[in-house]
Amino acid sequence: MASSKKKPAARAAKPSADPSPAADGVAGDGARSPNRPVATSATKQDHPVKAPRSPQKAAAVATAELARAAGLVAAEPTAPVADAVGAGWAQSGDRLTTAQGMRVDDADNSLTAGERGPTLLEDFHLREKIMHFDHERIPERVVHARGTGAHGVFEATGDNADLCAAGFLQKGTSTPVFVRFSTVAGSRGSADTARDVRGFAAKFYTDEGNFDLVGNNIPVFFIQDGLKFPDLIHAVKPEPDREIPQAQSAHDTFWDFASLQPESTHTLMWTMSDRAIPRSFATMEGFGVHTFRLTAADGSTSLVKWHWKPTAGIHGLVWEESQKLGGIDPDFHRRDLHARIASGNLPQWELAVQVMPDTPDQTFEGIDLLDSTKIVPEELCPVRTLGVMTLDRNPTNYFAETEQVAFHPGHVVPGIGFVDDPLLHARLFSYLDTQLTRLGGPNFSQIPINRPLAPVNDNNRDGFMQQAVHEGVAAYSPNSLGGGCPFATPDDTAYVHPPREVSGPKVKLRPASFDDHYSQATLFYRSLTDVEREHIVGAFSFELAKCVSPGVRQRMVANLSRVDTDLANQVAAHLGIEVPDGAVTEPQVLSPALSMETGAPGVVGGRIVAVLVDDDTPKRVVSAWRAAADPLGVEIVTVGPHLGELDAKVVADRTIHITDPVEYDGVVVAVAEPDEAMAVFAQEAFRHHKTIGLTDPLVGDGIGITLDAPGVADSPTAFFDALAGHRHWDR
Ligand code: HDE
Repeated sequence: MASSKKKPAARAAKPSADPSPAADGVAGDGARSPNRPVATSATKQDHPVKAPRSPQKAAAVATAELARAAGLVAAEPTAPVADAVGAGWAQSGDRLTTAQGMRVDDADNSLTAGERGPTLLEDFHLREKIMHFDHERIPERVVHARGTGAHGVFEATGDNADLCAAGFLQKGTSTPVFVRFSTVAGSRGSADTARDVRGFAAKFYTDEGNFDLVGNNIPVFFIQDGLKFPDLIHAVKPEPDREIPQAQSAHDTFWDFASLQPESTHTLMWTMSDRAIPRSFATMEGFGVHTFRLTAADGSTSLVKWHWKPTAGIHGLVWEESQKLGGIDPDFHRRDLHARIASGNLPQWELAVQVMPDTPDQTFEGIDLLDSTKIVPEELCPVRTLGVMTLDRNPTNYFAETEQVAFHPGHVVPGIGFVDDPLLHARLFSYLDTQLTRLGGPNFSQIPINRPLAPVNDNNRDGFMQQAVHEGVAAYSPNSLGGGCPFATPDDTAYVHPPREVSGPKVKLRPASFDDHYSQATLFYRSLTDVEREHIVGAFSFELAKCVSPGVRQRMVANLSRVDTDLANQVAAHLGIEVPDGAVTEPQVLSPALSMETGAPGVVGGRIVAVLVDDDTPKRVVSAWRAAADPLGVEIVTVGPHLGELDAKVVADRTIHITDPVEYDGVVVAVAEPDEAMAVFAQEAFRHHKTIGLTDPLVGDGIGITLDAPGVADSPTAFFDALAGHRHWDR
């Protein structure tokens, strides 16, 4: 881009002797004041290069026309066009310009008629800047508006060739990914920790095209048929008259719908569990929810359910923490994801599948694989690991990447296909359609974050915000003028829809195999630990008590009586209502894999511990805890009476006044005489079942936290061992 073109004379005559924006130490500030330089650009820009006129113009045109018509020669883009489509066209150079690339001489004052006079419409820079600003916001996602993303890499570690032909799943292949986590109900500015399903959408930039695995952190969904999705979302979103409440299901319209839609019962059990208030995105499982069909190179097919298994374990917040965090740090999960990646505690998941035979009835052990309100218990069909995904790079620009990324379950690659799940089929329509409104047209796949790494040659043309300068005339197929290019690939490198019989009349009817709405809800509830069940009782009681309609509460409790009598009784007792007798289908076998507590607790790297310090805390004590924490990847934050250095040289990172125990996974009391604020801090962490460290066990006596309680330790080694367990529910 740089050229040696001379500055125009007028610009050279400006009063600023040194055009560098940093000349007076006020870098980038282009204010016109006697002490500040005028903003001028030091980066020289190319001018459009005019093609020289050919002396034999007519002959040359004729030759070129013939060649063009024959599709032999692609027109060379002219210099400005080439620059515009090249890398680095957006906001390069160190000088302020207009959107047209013209240097701006004054960044602070509008053009006025006299110093105190009216602003003039002639000020094209003002109008262009305000016009752009007025349109900076794009419509937020109609669902999953609140989200956070990260780049990473997926590596296939398993011998997967027998299962799927997709290149990115072949052992040893590494594929770049971009993942976006989200809540569903809240708007873009809502709090991260609201009780909600979390979206877990991954885009694999494979050599064969982009594959999007657009899943959730809960393996089932509220509805069986996509036709009901707008109803579900209208019910859960803020009520339309007052637009409250934000980002929560604890209100009448949601429970009105849910209580009338018994197929949602199973998913409600999950959303009322601690799965819906994750500690971190890194501590969530992910699920593809629907069944998918995989095809191997030999043409054999299997039905699969996708799973993401986190190496950091599956951990939740406690409800009080989630509510407090909504105010104390609404960006808790976003901050956590960013910090884990920045500190090298990289979030990681195994990608796994449950593999089931592709039978004509698409059922497995009596479970209808087309019904997205059902799981297949891992005890019936174990998961098989295909590879590992590591998130290793934070986005550079939230809007460009995380906001503009566009996922679509229909973005698949050869080897991955669909089953006839009516929920999935509605999704296959919806995700393309929604981008037209959200990203302003059909060219969203040209936005950098959405561009495939695989070459694209789609014959698509034009449309809003077209970024490409397409060449040639034959944007159709078949053609001869383009030499027949691009042509279809009738071999196994292209996508083939596996042929399947379709029969039966067109009907608006649910199959009878979709009718059982309660047995898996019971299976889920019964498979959990006592603490997990208590939390579910608490969550239903909270949500339904927030509803003002007695009919809604009564109907929902009646549904719960079909899940578990004890659950319904406890919730009803909180609500002060009677429970009808519901027939419960007793599960034949339980599924411990459904519990968050039965699996490995996972790596502790990325967790964060507060050390309470004061003027008397010896520096060597804090150093010892830090030395033990560092190799584990645990972050230590010192919390003191004020910021900065304390009397004994310990530096306080945060003051007790601006932080709260809900922000930490564990707390170390390193003060001899905790004041009230510090005592309450430690006691709250203790009440939330977190690991507590006492540098002097006697201090614990004064605040009611004694070493004999589970998860209380007086040495760094014992503390970090206990931290691995995350929560100590047994105290
Ligand atoms: Fe979505 N969903 N969804 N969904 N969904 C969207 O697409 C939709 C469903 C999921 O980070 C939207 O680009 C319908 C199930 C995630 O950008 C929209 C139905 C599952 C994300 C849409 C469902 C999901 C979305 C909104 C029922 C788990 C966020 C903006 C038929 C398997 C992706 C957008 C991101 C987003 C429609 C049900 C997951 C409107 C119609 C089931 C993770 O297209």
